[in-house]
Amino acid sequence: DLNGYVDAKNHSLVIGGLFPIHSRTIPANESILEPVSAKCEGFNFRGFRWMKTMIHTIKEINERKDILPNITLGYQIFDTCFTISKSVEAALVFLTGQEENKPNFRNSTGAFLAGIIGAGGSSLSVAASRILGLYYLPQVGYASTCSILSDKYQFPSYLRTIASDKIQSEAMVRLIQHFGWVWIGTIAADDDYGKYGVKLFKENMENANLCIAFSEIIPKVYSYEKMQRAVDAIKTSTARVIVLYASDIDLSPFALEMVYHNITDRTWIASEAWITSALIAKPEYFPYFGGSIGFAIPRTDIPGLKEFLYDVHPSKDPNDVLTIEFWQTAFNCTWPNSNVPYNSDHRVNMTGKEDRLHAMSDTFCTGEEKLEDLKNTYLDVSQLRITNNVKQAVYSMAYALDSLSTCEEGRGPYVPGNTCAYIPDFEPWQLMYYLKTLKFTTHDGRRIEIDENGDVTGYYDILNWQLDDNGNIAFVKVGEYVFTNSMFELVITKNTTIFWNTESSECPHSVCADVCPPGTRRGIRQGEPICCFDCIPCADGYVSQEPGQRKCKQCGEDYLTNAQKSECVLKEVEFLAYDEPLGFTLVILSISGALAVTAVTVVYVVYRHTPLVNANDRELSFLIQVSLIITLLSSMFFIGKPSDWSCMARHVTLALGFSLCLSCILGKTISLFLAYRISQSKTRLTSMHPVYRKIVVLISVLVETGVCAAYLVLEPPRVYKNMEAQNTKIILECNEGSIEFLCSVFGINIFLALLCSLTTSVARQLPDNYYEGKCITFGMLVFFMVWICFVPVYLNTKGKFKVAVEIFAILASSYDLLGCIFAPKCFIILLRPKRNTSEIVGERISTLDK
Ligand code: TCR
Repeated sequence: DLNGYVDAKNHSLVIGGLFPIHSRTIPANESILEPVSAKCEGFNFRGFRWMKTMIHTIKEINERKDILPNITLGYQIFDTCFTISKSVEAALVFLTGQEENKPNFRNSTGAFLAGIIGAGGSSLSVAASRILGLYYLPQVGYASTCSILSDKYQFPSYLRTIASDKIQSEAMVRLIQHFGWVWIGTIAADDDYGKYGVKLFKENMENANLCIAFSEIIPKVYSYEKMQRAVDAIKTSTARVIVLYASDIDLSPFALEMVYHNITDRTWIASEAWITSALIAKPEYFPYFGGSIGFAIPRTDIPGLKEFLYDVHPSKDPNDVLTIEFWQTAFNCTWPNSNVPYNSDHRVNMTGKEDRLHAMSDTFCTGEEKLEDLKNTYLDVSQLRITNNVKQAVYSMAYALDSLSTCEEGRGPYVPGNTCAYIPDFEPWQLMYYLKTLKFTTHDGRRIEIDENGDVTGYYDILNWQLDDNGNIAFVKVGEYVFTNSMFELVITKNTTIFWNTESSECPHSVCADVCPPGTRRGIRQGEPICCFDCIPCADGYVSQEPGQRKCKQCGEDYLTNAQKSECVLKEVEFLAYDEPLGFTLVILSISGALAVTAVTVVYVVYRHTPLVNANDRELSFLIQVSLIITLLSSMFFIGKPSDWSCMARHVTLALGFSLCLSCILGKTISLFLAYRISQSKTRLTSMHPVYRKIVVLISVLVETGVCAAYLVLEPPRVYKNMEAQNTKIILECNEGSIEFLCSVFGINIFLALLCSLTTSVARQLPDNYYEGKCITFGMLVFFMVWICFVPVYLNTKGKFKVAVEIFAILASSYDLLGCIFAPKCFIILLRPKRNTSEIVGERISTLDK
């Protein structure tokens, strides 16, 4: 009970064919006890076109003089009804002849069978090939893409002119990566095509670290529960992008379901089987499936096919039931005097009710109907893709037969004896030999090379469903998946617009959880795919700068985190700057101090011959003035951003300045001390010679310089970033270098100051008219008080105020010495010049200088 076409008369050699001319079988009535071959329904115009193409190609080959010149090929084609049972039945018929169940390699036509073209769907090819493979009967598929068919252990005689889905599944993942989607649903037809396709796709997704949101199946035979499961998964999932691996025939009930549930706003990634199918690409489906992106094998034109397809009319052969059914279905009429049921269609619709259309149409076909008026897939030669594969499958068979027929005896491939095979009575496996290594160029210039797995290389066009001006669906090519430089490459054509079926018309966003913003990191959710995660804020001191970070990074020592934890910010650096009020004031104070000292020096120079200036060593006074300028100005080293050299400069200049100053004072006070002793004892004590005073100064300064030099060379002070004091700031300060050296440097000064105080406190009683002894004593007292107060205050202040305290102490002690030593004298010199005479300055004092 198989439908089909035979043309075997006058041909010694036929090629078998399996095509899905119907979409399904009608379930058998339970009352039937005897097993019968099922009836088919749902006329499939696309399958009918493929079948016609096979006949057309065989005609073409027969007309050609260059291929198989002396042999005309016949054909025997069966309708598989897109079911496994029918294709198995057909496979058996090919092998046995109609009523026999023992294979004899000769079929019912009596002619020799070279091989078989088909079947369409993978499951059918798999089923047929398991039987045909037993006898090594060559089988060339044109649409079965399932990856397991590459396995030559299971399917030794299966070859195909279409690429395996392995390539398509990889291409889909590349496409998904290209658009940045990570959370994808899959829907597969309940057959080898859908299941293996999705399996490979999932494996590739996993390798690319992308996630599958759900995986559902479209049932082959309508089942409310199964369909609902798939629909619910789509509805509830957040995945906006769904891969749909199914043949168009299996997909159509699912498409109706999408319409019924009004599921829009999804982007479908189409497998090759439905992306260009007229069954799905109907304008009424556009709101649901518009914007689909999918892979299609490149289209071609087949010369002469259009005319051949139009050459179809039921009146030519009253026994040609398929043509009659075609005519009836296409024109919606009943062909008179035929018992071919009109458009028999059995489908359980979504409400679960059967609506079987067995009725004859009221109108009779006249035979005058015009094919030109039909808008029908059968006649549409603008999208020849699988159709071209059918043609190439037939050609493969013909080229293999041609090679077989041109074999030269003794040079043949079969061992032993290098024999040849002969048409028509060769064994099937002998033809397999030629098919396995077949290479040829097609009518449109493409190379077909069948590899050791029986596969060909795949090239895909990437198509996008858009609406054209007439409201029809246009398959717009937006890119390619091509094999260049020994690897596949996904090319999305620049400046093509892709239609997206989303509310915003922008590329959809298919993620489980949004990328974590900067300042947070991805936290895994236990037991969920890696694409689903929570965003956890970074801990203190840690940041994540880029979005989508796995871990937060710790900031460096000098850094703080900002409030969002998205950036490390440099800690504020603190030091006493010139341009802040405090620093500025201190600078003013130190400069005006230095100016005051200079003024004193000017007075001293102008009045250098007066007794008061000359009293008690004029040179030492000048040196004191110089040293006071040094100490006053050394405070400038404490202001501004510390650097290594300013750290070294500050303590050393200060120490040297003070040691010069104090040693000079010491020189003076020793003189006073001696003078006092002379005045007390009335003995003949000689006063100190001025040179000795200078030697005292020289020695102290040299000692101090030596210690300072050692300090600088051995363990100099350096800049130090103090981070402990305050968490949010870095305090730039100078460390001490060596604490021992620092103590000795200033210890010398303290020692000098103590000596000064001692000598002068003894000599303060010395009567003179300008109280030099008393003034110095007072000055030294204040000096000590300043520095004694300094210590606790200094230890208790933090940050930049620490240096400010130090500068205060320096300035205060310098001003103190300036005020106590020079102010009274200047007062007398400038305002009471009368007292600046030898008599009044006093005999004894002046003798000190002798
Ligand atoms: N491979 C599918 C069947 C199929 C198909 C098609 C059916 C493909 N392309 C186009 C109809 C139209 C690809 C299979 O089952 O292997």
